[in-house]
Amino acid sequence: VERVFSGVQPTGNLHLGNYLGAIQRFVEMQKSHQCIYCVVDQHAITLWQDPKSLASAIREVTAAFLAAGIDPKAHIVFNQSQVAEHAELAWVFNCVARMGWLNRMTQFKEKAGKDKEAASVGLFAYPTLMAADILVYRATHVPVGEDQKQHLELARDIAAKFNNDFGDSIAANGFNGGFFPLPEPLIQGAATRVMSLRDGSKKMSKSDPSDLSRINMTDDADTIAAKIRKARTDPEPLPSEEEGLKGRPEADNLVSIFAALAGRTVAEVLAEFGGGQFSTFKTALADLTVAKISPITAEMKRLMADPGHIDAVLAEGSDRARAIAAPIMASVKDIVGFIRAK
Ligand code: AQP
Repeated sequence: VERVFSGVQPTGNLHLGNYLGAIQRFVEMQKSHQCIYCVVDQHAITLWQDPKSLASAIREVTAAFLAAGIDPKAHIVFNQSQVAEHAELAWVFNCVARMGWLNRMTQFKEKAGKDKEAASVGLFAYPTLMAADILVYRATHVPVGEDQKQHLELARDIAAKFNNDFGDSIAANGFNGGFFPLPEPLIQGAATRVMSLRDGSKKMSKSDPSDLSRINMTDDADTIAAKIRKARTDPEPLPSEEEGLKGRPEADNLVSIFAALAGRTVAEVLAEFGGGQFSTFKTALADLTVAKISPITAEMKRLMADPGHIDAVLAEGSDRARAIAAPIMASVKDIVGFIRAK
């Protein structure tokens, strides 16, 4: 079976980039695949999180999943720390992956900052846990934003090395053609890399200190409109052809956001707004963003008012996730040569 897995970190400030690059895609994938969507709280603590804020951020991401249209009955929605098999498989993968592979990860370099010695071991090992998240379900497809491409390639390398290192044991345990699939990244659509509204060379990010750089999923209509009005642009009018967006990252970003929200191509958006002033386009973009995001924000608020319900959704999802992960982890133990109670 084709199985989809993806996750979002509960680190606060869930934004339009997370929605367009990930959550909106998660919703679409439900039509064609069995989907497992995870609030990756163990990833979140690779950077220190205030315990009270963490719990509320976990509920907020869950609420965003549900409000955006993910069906937790037909698919699975849960938080990572409730399914111990993720961390268990990550340990095995820590022993399969090579230091040199992890040393090449650009996200570690960015997030660790200048003082690499002071970064947590968890931040360095982040990609092996991510590989475990996906492969503990033997998932085949992973919808993510462009920034996660390198981690996905590493997950494929880990799966291939495990299949190779334990080839004989995998066959002896009755699995033909390798144990883990090589998971495929699904990086598609107009907004796989949404950029900061203040700086077209930086991605829109939860951790950007400037709130004006991003549209938060919890922003109200006035705030959204104000942020788009203030978004950085250049003095030229919008081009009529895609070619004309080259070298104009801020214009490119706003047009891509419009296209992704409208379900149209960049060319179609430029056919309508090309040649016109930014102010006209920005008004249309603000209206569209509010129309798409505000109903989700309102539903998130409604769901957040009942944390007991959200916690119950996560508990039930975790039980169903564990039911898939446990037998896969048991086979991994057999393959590696561990003894387990049968
Ligand atoms: N700017 C973005 N454009 C498109 N997709 C994005 N994603 C993140 N930023 C953008 C995608 O959202 C999913 C969840 O991401 P995450 O929670 O793992 O956070 P992240 O990738 O570390 O990026 P954030 O949200 O901006 O957080 P910080 O500030 O901590 O780096 C992923 O599929 C990701 O690709």
